[in-house]
Amino acid sequence: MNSIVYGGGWGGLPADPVLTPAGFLRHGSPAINTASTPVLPVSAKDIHGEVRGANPDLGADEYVDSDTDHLPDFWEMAHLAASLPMAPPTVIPTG
Ligand SMILES: [Ca+2]
Ligand SMILES: [Ca+2]
Repeated sequence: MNSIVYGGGWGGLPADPVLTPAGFLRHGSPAINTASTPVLPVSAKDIHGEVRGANPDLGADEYVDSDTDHLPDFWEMAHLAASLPMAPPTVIPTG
């Protein structure tokens, strides 16, 4: 199984892929970690530049959630990075 198509057409996984409106994998998607291995030649990285693991996901997106809060890393970087507290300024001793 190397694809996921709603309804199972073309030999794809016959399940709702559970995507975001933009077409990326969401927590709980049946596409996560279900690509057959060895898979067809795929990039070692996904559409976001994230490294695919030993059990790659179906499709162009690899679901990566380093802090396991159910929000993918690429989304957190795009939407939350600006609201994160800034690091304290570096103090350089002057003498
Ligand atoms: Ca990704
Ligand atoms: Ca996360």
